Amino acid sequence: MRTQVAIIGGGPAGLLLSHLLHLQGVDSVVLESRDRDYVEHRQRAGMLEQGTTDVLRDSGVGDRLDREGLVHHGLELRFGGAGHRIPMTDLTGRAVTVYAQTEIVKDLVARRLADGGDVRFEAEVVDLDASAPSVTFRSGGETRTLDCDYIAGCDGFHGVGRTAVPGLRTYSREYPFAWLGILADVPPSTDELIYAHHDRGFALHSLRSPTVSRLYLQVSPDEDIAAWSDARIWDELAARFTTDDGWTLREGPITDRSITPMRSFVAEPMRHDRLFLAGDAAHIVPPTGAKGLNLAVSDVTILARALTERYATGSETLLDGYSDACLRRVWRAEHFSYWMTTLLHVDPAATAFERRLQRSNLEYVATSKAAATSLAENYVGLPLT
Ligand code: RFL
Ligand code: PHB
Repeated sequence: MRTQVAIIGGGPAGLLLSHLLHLQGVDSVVLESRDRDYVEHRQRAGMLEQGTTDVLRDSGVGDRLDREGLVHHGLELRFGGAGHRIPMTDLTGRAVTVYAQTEIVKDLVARRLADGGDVRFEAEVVDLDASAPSVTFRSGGETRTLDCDYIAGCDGFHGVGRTAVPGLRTYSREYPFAWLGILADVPPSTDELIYAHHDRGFALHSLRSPTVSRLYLQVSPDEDIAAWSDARIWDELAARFTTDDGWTLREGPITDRSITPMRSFVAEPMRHDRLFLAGDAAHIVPPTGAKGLNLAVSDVTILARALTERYATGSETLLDGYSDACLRRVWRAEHFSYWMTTLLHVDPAATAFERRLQRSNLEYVATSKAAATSLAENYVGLPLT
């Protein structure tokens, strides 16, 4: 078997890369260890930067996004019993869109298959060679080798791609909390996202559609999900979102629940020989800044351009600059995600002094146009140049 670019992982990074390469006449094979149904229903991200929606739309996979995506021009910071709106579009001229990662993955899988793309599910990569490029994978009880010119490691945080980079430098931080996320069949109680800071912990009200809400609660990293009945989840959410003016949270049947640990992680460089890492394979952010999926999209957009240039002209200049170009965006998103996380969560080990500093910072962001603009500029994302 042979292709130009072997792509490990059929998450948003791998699927979008394969699609962008196809548009430029470059062949690829996507090898995904899980089955299609699993990949299309894994509940994750929901907030897309304008740069991300532009890439999807410009590459012809934005029709359903344009019909069903919910464009947001602001967000609410809620603390001390009151809401404070950050008018993102007024401050930056840009907007964000709520459209679930599950739907992006469905749109990309459908498009790759309609275009005759080679996307293999239940095909787990077990080995790779970054110098004489090839990947070895198991599928249907057989072990096969795929030869290629380049390998894209789009296989997420727990994948094999990163393990093939010798001398990798890694940077990481664990947080003393996790997120319990739910999906509920109930119309959202808000039009814009609410990021709430409360003495009981952080809570986030997001949404998926006019009839489906997505909510998150800060919990401890070793929390047992079995200890969270529906009633306990709704009571805790209501307590953390409470306001002095009697705002109420609508409740409904919970259809999905999971606990996600929070970490920051960066691996450098994002390239070794003919292997290029992209998305969660190379970096993780805590979800508070909504950056993970957006970084995966910007990485593969940069990689697709570099591979296109290589095949069109023979030049490796953009490929040589790939890691540095990505890491500049990555570190900005790392800082912002860390900052949003520490601004809004309750650290059980924080001193009284640190708690007062945190409250002062929240008040500053809520009342200073300069501070709010800084938050908004990072939240809507840097333009993809
Ligand atoms: P993925 O999605 O993890 O896909 C990697 C794929 O590789 C497969 N794989 C393998 N395939 C073949 N052989 C192997 N050996 C393999 N090993 C692994 C896996 O099965 C998988 O299908 O990585 P990718 O494509 O880089 O995409 C990254 C995003 O999924 C991630 O950054 C976001 O979901 C993060 N995230 C958010 N990002 C945002 O931009 N906005 C958000 O609002 C947002 N909210 C979130 C989030 C992540 C969350 N969780 C659960 C981590 C909210 C949550 C709760
Ligand atoms: C989501 O809708 O899942 C979501 C939105 C914003 C975040 C994280 C997750 O910061």
